[in-house]
Amino acid sequence: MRRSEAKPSRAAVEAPGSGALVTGLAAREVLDCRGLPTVQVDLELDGAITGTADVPSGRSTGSAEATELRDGGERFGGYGVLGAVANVEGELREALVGRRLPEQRALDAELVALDGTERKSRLGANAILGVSLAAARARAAAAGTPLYRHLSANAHLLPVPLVNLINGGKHASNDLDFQEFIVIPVGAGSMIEALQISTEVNLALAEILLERYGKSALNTGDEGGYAPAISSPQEALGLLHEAVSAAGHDGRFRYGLDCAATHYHDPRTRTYELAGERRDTEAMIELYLELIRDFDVVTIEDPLDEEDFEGFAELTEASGIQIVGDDLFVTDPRRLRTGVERGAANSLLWKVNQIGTLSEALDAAELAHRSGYTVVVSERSGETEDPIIADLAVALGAGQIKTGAPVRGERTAKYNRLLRISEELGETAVYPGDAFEVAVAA
Ligand code: 2PG
Ligand code: MG
Repeated sequence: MRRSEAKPSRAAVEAPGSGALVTGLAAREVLDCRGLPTVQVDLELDGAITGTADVPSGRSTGSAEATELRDGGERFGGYGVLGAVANVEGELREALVGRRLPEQRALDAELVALDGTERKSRLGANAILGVSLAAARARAAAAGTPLYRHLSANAHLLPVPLVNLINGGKHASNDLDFQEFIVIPVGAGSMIEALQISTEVNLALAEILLERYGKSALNTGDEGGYAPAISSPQEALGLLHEAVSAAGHDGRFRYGLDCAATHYHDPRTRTYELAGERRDTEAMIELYLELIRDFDVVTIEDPLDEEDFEGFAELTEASGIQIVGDDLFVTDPRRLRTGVERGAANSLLWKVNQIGTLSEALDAAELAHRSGYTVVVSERSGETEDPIIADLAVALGAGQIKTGAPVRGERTAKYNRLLRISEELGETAVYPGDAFEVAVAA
């Protein structure tokens, strides 16, 4: 369904009894893990229950993402979000306070219509998403259910974590062009075991790095993974294999990459500058096929430029592994539909703030699953300690989550929330392990 078709009628929005009364809407600047401001929203129902949500922020962003409103000027180096905060406390408060809270879909459609622009550039996707997520939280709290259960009566599938242990690209100050080198604990039997063995590998990796490259190799990148001064992707993948072996977990891990290739693609020559060498699309595809063969790589995100649907299709066909579209799809059902039509990728990286409302992101996930694409729920590199994506991953039954290294509060908040959810689910919880590439049929 196109976004314009999703608009509710005024009557549907105002339907009596459709929700509790919105009695407050507030927003403020809080700091994300890079120390930059982001939007936090409180939505209050019936003067009693408050849903709060923080909006994350990317650094290696896709050009088709919804607009994050930043103030510019001198304050916070231009990164202030007082404009977005003012939009929540002004226009959006005006529109919502004193009314019954519409159902999520009606609310989100109304927010989109109020903004009125293609990419939410008037009110800011950061203002809109804050309200959308805070409303979901408030509604779940009013119903007395955890968010994952509120969104899905059948939620039971825990996500296998794609654990990013070596950082490069825009997330680190080293010469690795690929952004994320990932280990996947498919051989664990539970969430806690997945985190245990991933941490053991991370500890072993630290020892190897220290011994081989010295202390500075233990500096970390934006997502908490090590950022050694190396440039070869083969060397980085080799280090992950060595660490898995040294930790005694041979055979229990598989491997993944987020290449974030848009960010070193030169659109004029249609080439990529990788580890000091220039490669065209065919040479990149050759390289990926080699890495898949030599390093047990089972998932590759953004292997090519964000507009190269054709190249994505070619690699998807040739590789037979999970090819994930992040900058390619930007969680936008419209771009995903183009991808499905062209056979580009077979997996959607799912980030709510790329599109800017929960409902539109849910539409993208639904389209992915219906099209036989997998869904990888993902954090942004700029996160707060808000763990909402843990609930969303379980609600979607995505089977996969990417939320950085198992260190630093903004990352462990998500892992720790998954541990609590797994405890709450008890016997009904399923950790999919090797079957992590779940594509839920409609
Ligand atoms: C990515 C993300 C998260 P950023 O590219 O997948 O890992 O990075 O949030 O900087 O876009
Ligand atoms: Mg990415």
